[in-house]
Amino acid sequence: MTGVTGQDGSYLAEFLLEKGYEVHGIKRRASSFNTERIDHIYQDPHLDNKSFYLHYGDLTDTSNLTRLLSDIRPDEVYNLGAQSHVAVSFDSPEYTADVDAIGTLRLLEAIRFLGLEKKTRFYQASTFELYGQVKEIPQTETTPFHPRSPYGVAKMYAYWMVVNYREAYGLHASNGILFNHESPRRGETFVTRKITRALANIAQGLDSCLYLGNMDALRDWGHARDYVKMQWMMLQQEQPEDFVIATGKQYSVRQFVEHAADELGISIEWQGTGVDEIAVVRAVMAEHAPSVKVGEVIVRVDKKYFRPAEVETLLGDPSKAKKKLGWQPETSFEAMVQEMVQHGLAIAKQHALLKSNGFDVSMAEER
Ligand code: NDP
Ligand code: GDR
Repeated sequence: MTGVTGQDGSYLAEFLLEKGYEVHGIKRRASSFNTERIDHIYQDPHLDNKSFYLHYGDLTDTSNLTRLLSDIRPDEVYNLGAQSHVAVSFDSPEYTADVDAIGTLRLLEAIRFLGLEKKTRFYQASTFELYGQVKEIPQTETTPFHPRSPYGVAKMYAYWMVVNYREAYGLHASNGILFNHESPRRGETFVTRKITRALANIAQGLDSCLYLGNMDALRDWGHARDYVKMQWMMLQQEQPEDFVIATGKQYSVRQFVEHAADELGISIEWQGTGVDEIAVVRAVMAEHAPSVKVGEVIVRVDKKYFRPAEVETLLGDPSKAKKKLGWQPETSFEAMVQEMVQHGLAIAKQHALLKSNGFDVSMAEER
């Protein structure tokens, strides 16, 4: 599995270990620890009967990927690794293409080169970003693509390579066209985690205002735990196929903020429009948000978070996945927001305690 240290990789590794799999994850070398999401499933390398292995590797390194595949000879490969931030892909388009597009080709080609086409099944983490400027609502497996970011374009190359290796070499390779999926393990710079973390910090007096970009963007948000199950289900089919994985329900960034604030006992009122839009506190339950005052502005818009090209509206139709694989998302939008806010609050409370005892708590800037 590539991307084992990421949100999905951590949930998928847990899921596969529970199923009795031997799991090999590729992690990047970093100057500080980057295994926080998988530390709880880490196994001491000195143990006998290990089932979870970590290997250093990188999607930009052909020889490394080929050697690992040759040593492990896996039954299933899950390619979850990516430069996965859409806004960052505008700043680093070439790197994004190298990892997300050519990285996928490197893995597919290694499977072919090693003669593993009949043994190894391949899952590709494709994305709704392929649809970009949407041509129909809701989006299905047959909706035409029109990506709107270097990330989307790179993922589109990977998508078609997967289809091509399936058709040309008979590889059991499938694309999961996944809509946004979130969790307490979501990267801190994606909007849902940014919102839940910042509002929890504001509630605890660690921060005063949350700055966001496009409040009108509409997304189909599900829970990562539900979506990794579907990734595994796709590889258990007899024939490889591509599937849309989504909830079929849509919310705006603004609505996400409202739900998260509600969960913290903060009722907000929107004032102004466009870049002047703000959220003002209308009422607050002091026991949940002791530092927040009525009339305070806790959300503002900052132009720097707008993207050069935006995907405004996304709504997936997961009918094929439901019908063919019997998949159902189990976590509701409300339950997911609640889980993320409560996680953010638990951390904010720890930080507030540290701060009140004289320790400095740094708040990194977020995109
Ligand atoms: P994350 O950003 O949380 O994780 C990305 C993973 O890729 C991390 O493990 C990261 O390692 C690794 N990675 C980054 N660059 C490289 C590289 N050069 N070589 C090897 N590994 C690398 O993403 P998610 O878990 O949320 O998403 C998983 C996959 O699904 C991604 O491919 C993403 O593009 C795709 N996707 C995600 C959606 C979502 O809503 N979450 C929706 C649709 C698709 P490190 O920890 O060292 O940074
Ligand atoms: P997205 O996720 O671009 O959909 O890609 P993100 O959470 O970054 O943005 C969702 C929407 O919120 C708007 N937005 C903001 N986004 C961020 N990050 N920060 C802000 O301050 C902010 N304000 C508003 C964005 O403009 C956007 O419309 C994610 C990634 O996981 C991809 O890897 C994956 O392919 C897709 O989901 C499916």
